[in-house]
Amino acid sequence: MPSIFNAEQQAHWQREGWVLVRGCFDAEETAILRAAIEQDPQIAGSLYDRRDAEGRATRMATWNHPGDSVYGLAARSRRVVDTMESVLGGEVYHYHSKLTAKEPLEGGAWEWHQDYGYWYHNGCPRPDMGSVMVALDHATRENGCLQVLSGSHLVGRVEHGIVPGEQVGADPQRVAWMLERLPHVHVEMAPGDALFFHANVMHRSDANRSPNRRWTVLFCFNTAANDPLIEHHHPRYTPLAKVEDSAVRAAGVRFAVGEDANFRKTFANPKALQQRFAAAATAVADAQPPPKP
Ligand SMILES: O=C(O)CCC(=O)C(=O)O
Repeated sequence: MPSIFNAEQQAHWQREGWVLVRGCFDAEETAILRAAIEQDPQIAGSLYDRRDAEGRATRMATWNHPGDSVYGLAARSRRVVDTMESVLGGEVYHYHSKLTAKEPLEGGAWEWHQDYGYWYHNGCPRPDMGSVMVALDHATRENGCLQVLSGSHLVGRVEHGIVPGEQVGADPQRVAWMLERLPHVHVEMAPGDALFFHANVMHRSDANRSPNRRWTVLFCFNTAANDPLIEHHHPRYTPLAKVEDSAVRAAGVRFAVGEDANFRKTFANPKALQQRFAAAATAVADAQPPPKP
């Protein structure tokens, strides 16, 4: 099956680094996905909190392999995978998926970052990676929808460092410069909408200060040709078995089975990243200056 993007959407991806597909999952499929993610005991058992600078938490679950749960089938569905392969230029594999759940009046903010700001430190040589965020609830300005700097994928990777809270964020000076030049878009989504975005798109989200829940699930992909050079907490190249789009409805509310999904409680762990940043800085400081010509 070809990409679900039309010519205009493909051009938008090239130029802006992201595409919002309205109704990518229809109402019945979205209800199935929402019920499975709300009720799956493995998700409930692996939830953890990720805090922002004010101590507000986003509840998260992260899993490395899609498996046969219905949300794994959604990640493996042709509409998602064929489209990712088309825009990333070759075979992709499932790098991980995550639930980001912002509870009413509680859910925390995410600082400006590029996903490749983290994934670079996982040994992925190129930014040929991307994610699909599927809204399980309405995502609005009030409850903390995703915000993107449109076209920022063309800027390249920006340095990231530890920011207050339990997060890693992009160099604030670079972000300030990018805010002067690039459109700042609040991507409001209805349930079932899917936002496809490149790993170098600068993005953030506000805290949920509304009485409305904002849950989203993100499926993240790496290209097979970009197999990470180091072992880390997400998988190296693992072939992905695509399924037909009809698999989601056919499965119904199906949970993860056994250890297949490999749920994790460590995600872009700032402490580990901090050590890597420190090691990199030491290596630069210790490097001998090049001989004078
Ligand atoms: O869920 C959100 O609002 C942000 C998630 C995000 O930026 C990420 O997972 O990289």
